[in-house]
Amino acid sequence: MSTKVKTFCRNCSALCAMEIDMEGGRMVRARPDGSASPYGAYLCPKGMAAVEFHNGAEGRLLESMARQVDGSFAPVANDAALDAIGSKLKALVAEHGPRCVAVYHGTGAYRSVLGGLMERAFVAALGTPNFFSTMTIDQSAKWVTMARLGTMASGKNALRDCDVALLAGGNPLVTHQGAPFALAESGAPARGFEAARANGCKVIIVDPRRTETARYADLLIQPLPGHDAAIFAAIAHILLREGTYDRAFTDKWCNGVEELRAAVAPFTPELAAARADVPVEQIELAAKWLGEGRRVYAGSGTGPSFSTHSNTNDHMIEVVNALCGGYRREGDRMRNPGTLRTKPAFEMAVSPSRSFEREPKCVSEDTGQLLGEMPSALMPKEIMADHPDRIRVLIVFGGDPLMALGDPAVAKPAFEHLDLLVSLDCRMNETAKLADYVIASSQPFERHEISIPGDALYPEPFAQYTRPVVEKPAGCLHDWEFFWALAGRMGVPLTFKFWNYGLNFADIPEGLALSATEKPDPEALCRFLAANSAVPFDELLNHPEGVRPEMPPQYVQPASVTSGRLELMPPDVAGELSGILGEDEEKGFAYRLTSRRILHALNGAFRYSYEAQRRYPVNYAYMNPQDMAREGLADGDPVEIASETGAVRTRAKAEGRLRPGVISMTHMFGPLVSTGDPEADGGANVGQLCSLTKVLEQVNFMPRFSAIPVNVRADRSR
Ligand SMILES: Nc1nc2c(c(=O)[nH]1)N[C@H]1C(S)=C(S)[C@@H](COP(=O)(O)OP(=O)(O)OC[C@H]3O[C@@H](n4cnc5c(=O)[nH]c(N)nc54)[C@H](O)[C@@H]3O)O[C@H]1N2
Ligand SMILES: Nc1nc2c(c(=O)[nH]1)N[C@H]1C(S)=C(S)[C@@H](COP(=O)(O)OP(=O)(O)OC[C@H]3O[C@@H](n4cnc5c(=O)[nH]c(N)nc54)[C@H](O)[C@@H]3O)O[C@H]1N2
Ligand code: SF4
Ligand SMILES: [Mo]
Repeated sequence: MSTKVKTFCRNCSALCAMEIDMEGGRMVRARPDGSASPYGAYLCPKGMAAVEFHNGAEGRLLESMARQVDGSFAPVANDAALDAIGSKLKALVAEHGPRCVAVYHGTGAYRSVLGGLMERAFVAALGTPNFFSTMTIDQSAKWVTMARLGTMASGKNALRDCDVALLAGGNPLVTHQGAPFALAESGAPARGFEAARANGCKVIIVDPRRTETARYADLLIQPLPGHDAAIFAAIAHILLREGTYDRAFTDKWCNGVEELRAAVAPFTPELAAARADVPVEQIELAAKWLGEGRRVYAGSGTGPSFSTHSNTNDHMIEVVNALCGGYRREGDRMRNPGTLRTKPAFEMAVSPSRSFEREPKCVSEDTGQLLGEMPSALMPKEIMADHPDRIRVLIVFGGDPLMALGDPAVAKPAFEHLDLLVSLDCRMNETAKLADYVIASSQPFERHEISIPGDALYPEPFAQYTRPVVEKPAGCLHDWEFFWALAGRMGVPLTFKFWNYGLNFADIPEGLALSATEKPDPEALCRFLAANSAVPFDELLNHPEGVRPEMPPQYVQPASVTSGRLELMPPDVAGELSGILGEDEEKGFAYRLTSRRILHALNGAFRYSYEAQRRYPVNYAYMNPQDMAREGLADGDPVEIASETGAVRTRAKAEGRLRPGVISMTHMFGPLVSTGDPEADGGANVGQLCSLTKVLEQVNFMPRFSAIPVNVRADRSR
């Protein structure tokens, strides 16, 4: 018998509403469901393929695995695995204290809502500062900027409200990565851009590649990668030179305009244009539009955050936004004040926290936390440190940190040095292959979920709750069950809370004290999370398509308490800028390798789906056709790409969208260390070209994932 079930996709933060056709208790097809969704009917190819992913196209684990003495894996019952992990953890914590335990939160963990909150409760109750996530090997430059520049509590302007909007190094049409950092609506991104342009918004894109998103650009600047700090310093230079910056805003909320003026004085548009190899007129035009704009947005995706000087890049992009007053202001309408948790917004500056300068700090470097997290790229050093507080246990939740960190020659020996490595995942990924235990987790359609990750991101107020669409296999555990059961075995009492970024877990007043023996009911946990929702939980239950509530319009209010100030040019950033001014071009490498993402996979996940395999038998090295001609390469030729750290083999692919001097490849393909045969490997891990010891940023120790100096040569061995 065929039936239809409404639920939502959890492959990315867009959380698109979907309807699933069921036959004989099995999911057979997913369709977009626009009946209540704030995006209208929309599913991207990963959403359309969600059923294929679910039904096991990808080597799903149906039972947990324990490593044997000979290194092989054998199935293990979850209770036995939890007993063993719990007693080992308990003994290690008793001997070395809670700091010896680290948790890494990967991409697969973000939309496992109950799992993520149970993980936070576990980490808080255990009292370890060693919480890591992909955020600190992704765009932690944005957190560094918040910590050094401060933030406006009212948030940035929404795309549809802007008259000038700039996006540097992001491609939301493919990635669906939008607010709060990048310019886009995460679901149905094209509709957001179309609506903004219909309102008269001018869109500026800064990217070495003419991205799919650049279709909406009124001005496309295609720089060499790694020069955003210089480009945006030059834009700031022009805004200050012309006096077109928003002086009322800077007078009210900013310190350091004169320090900024001095720091960007040498960054003339001509200098930035020469370094980035773009026409100077383009930089002048971008600055002109930004200066003329009344509602401006300047922000970035991963490009600048991955590149050389990432922290300075992101700081200068935010400085340009601040010079344009690119934040919601008193009296502005809040398009989405949140539904499950509605928050009033205030026009108010939050002064820089400089949290990284305080304890708790890492043991291997003099740096502390950003939004409660330690820098992920320091994990290997924190494991290898000759220090009583070194990391001895790592629990990986929905991630593949060995692939994500890069530089396997440094990272792999460190992971092997751990006393205990546990991976909680639906698949046996590259990190899991080194683990002592791999706990088979349930998959999204087997879980209860409430739309917390989308709550503040939807373009309008919206909330959705779903029960499991299908039962989880008997051998799998829900992510939340794992953390709950582990805490129980360790005798660590858990309090379940509605945590969100920016909150200190211990300071959240409301919480559910959980029994160590009586397993919580997941629906009761979701009901608790919806306690202050603008839509009562029972209404969500009755509307599986989601609810778009009628809310009275909310406006940004004046500051309610004494406000802080943004620091436009703190001395450390000024020092970084003058370092950039004086530095020479890295010699000996003809190209710069950039990152890119593909529509049919999400980092390491879905790589083995039918469509991804068909389109990407290897991760191609995309090159400008002129560069290929110069190198004597034809489309599809085997090539070797070499950096200072390593080399990978793949095939070249011509792409006129890419500017000359740049090669573009996707991460997370193939095994951790390539065999040299990219076809047999299913691609090559570009992490082998990255370094965990050279060119790391201060503060967040971000490795360089873009603008990596490389050479290319024809690979005549194949
Ligand atoms: N389909 C799909 N969606 C995804 C993902 C996926 O793997 N697949 N991954 C998810 C994750 S984890 C993330 S973090 C987001 C990322 O989302 P995005 O940031 O939108 O990711 P990319 O598409 O890689 O866009 C980065 C862009 O930066 C450009 N770039 C590279 N270096 C520089 C530079 O130095 N300066 C400038 N100005 N531009 C530069 C690149 O050419 C590229 O177009 O996407 C998420 N969504
Ligand atoms: N060279 C280079 N390195 C990079 C990048 C790059 O562009 N270039 N990108 C960086 C970025 S932005 C990121 S975000 C990281 C990504 O790094 P990670 O997030 O560590 O890597 P993924 O491969 O996305 O791992 C996600 C895992 O989650 C699992 N999973 C999916 N759903 C669930 C679930 O519901 N429960 C559980 N328990 N597991 C689940 C998947 O099977 C998969 O193994 O890589 C970073 N590293
Ligand atoms: S945009 Fe994200 S949530 Fe929407 S269908 Fe695609 S993967 Fe799923
Ligand atoms: Mo990411």
